[in-house]
Amino acid sequence: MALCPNWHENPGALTTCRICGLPMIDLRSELSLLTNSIKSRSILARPKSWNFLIGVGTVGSRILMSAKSLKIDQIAPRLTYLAVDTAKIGDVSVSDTEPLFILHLGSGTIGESTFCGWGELAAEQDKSLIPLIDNMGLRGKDENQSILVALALGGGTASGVAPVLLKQTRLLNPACFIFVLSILPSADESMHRRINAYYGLSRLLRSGQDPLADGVIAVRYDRLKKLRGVGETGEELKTEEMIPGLLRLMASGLTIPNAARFGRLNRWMQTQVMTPCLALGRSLEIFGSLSNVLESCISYPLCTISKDDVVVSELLLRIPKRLAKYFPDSLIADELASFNRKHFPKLKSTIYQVSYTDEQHDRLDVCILLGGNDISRVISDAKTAFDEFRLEINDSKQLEMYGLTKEKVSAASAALTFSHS
Ligand SMILES: Nc1nc2c(ncn2[C@@H]2O[C@H](COP(=O)(O)OP(=O)(O)O)[C@@H](O)[C@H]2O)c(=O)[nH]1
Ligand SMILES: [Mg+2]
Repeated sequence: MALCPNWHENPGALTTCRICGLPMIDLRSELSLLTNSIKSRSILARPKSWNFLIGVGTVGSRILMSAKSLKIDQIAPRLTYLAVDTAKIGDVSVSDTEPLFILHLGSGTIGESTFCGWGELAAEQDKSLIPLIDNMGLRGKDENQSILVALALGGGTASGVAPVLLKQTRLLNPACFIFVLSILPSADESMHRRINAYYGLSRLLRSGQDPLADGVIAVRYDRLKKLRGVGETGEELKTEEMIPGLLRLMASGLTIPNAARFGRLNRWMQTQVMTPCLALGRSLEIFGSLSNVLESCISYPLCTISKDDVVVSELLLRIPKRLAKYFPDSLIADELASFNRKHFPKLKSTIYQVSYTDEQHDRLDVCILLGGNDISRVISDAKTAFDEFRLEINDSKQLEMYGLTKEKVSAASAALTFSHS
């Protein structure tokens, strides 16, 4: 039996009521209309967050989990975490109250995505990704929302999924600031990895429209492995501990309430790709001054950049509160200015952000982000790989094996040619 709006009982097959003639109620389609209308009204979703920390792929999710243990939420207020991968994300303990989302694309059954095209398709075809992003609390045309993403662009998951995900965040809030901490493959990594990195970067920097990312902080994996740093108790940091340390510094400047200063500068100067120079745990007693710590930073950039290319320098500085009196704004500004004069002849703009720790040691954490308008050096290995791929594999059937199309490949080439021309 079925009911009409006047509660008359009718046989199920009828479309109109045999007593009053009104159309019968199809409960299933009415319910789906209702749920669709609720889903599309993001005002009913989670309360608005200020900051989002997103890890994509195996390495990205791992970075996210270590960032959680560094308590980044104390630096970036009202923080929501999201980890996305095609494989299951292991070893996660989550409390009910924690604002942490974990999404296994294709319910974690897809496994490793070795190629960017497959990662992209996995993201586009997953039924939960876009609704989850829609309901995370991003909305409005609001500069008071910032997204920090961590990933390794050599991975097929990260390079394919992150652009799809970030495109949706831009749609929801076109004014939000997006910064991507990205591990780039070493020169000796496989063609696959370098092609992924090129494709992913091209999607993040988009040609002919506003870039998805306001800053891609690019770290070459081979350089990262050789970097040395010191932790809070004086112990030497392992490679895996350097990246959360960098992310913690980034969180001080590139999240709300400070993200707009950095994001607007990058947009204005068109320096969307930044090379970080990192010095973690430099003892003031040993180094003597901020200038000396800045010098130790610049001796080892984490990506390939020439000092002549640098037009923007952005300093992120973390000092123990008890030493704050030795670092007045005037001193930081002066030392940064003379450092800039010494190293970057074409510099046009500089900016800094200081954060404080309660620790009792005398160690400074410093990161200088260097940006130029020419990204050809940063992408040169990846570009060589992509150009070769484009020449060798240009028939649609072959491209399908990689999850790509001719149009996608041409668009990727055009995007990065545009960026560094
Ligand atoms: N930071 C870090 N990067 C790594 C490590 N191992 C590999 N990588 C980089 O990560 C890339 C692979 O990224 P991954 O997250 O595994 O790929 P995805 O899961 O498909 O997104 C490689 O191209 C390397 O450049 C590691 O142990 N730590
Ligand atoms: Mg993976």
